[in-house]
Amino acid sequence: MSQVETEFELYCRGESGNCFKAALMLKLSGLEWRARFVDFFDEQTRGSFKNAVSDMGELPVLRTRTLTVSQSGVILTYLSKLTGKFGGRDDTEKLEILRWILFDNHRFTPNYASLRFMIGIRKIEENAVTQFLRSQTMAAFDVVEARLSDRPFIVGERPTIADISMVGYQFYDEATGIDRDKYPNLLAWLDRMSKLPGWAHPYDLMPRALRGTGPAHGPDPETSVRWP
Ligand SMILES: N[C@@H](CCC(=O)N[C@@H](CS)C(=O)NCC(=O)O)C(=O)O
Repeated sequence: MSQVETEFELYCRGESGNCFKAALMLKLSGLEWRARFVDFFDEQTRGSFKNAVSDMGELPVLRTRTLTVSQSGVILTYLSKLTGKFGGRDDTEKLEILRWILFDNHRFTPNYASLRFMIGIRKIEENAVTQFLRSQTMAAFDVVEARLSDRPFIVGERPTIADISMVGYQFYDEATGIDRDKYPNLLAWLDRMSKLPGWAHPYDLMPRALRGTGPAHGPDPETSVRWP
């Protein structure tokens, strides 16, 4: 714990929208934090990270001087409670936020993230798995499109950690084979989110391993704080 120099340290990589959820929350909340780059494309690093930092072997992990937390939904909830920002104002809103974070974690994010990884990053050929992931993603997009038909943000009139969770993978440009112009409410929501004071693109907040792909901006992993 003593090696944590800033109050908040986020173990992350730029390619990860799950990490972006936590990074965006830290940024929008105006907290002082630093990214600690973990190269999860390297199998050995992944293995030793699981042994040393997180029993679940997943990014993101947030470390403070007293606490180590994984699971983006838990990190968002923790930071929201700590700062009093982007949370629910009453039990109904709190439960609604939890409902959408769970939906995000089992349906909205994983299918889309896996599709982007296979098609946009690994550039594998279209196959039965990518087709399945795309159909699942589009079904989840339909749910969100309908939800946003009569409100600007997922819970209502103001952004919450449900929105911060759900936009995790939405600002990446890598190909997925999904035409997002078919989801105008979703696009308008992303536009609103990107106009929140302090918003930044994931590649500007976190170092990424694959700097050859996508726009060439953001911190260089070679000169960033790294794990181990
Ligand atoms: N539900 C988790 C999902 C985290 C997750 O899937 N993280 C990926 C990186 S984006 C990971 O660490 N995968 C394990 C691996 O690549 O071995 C969360 O929201 O934090």
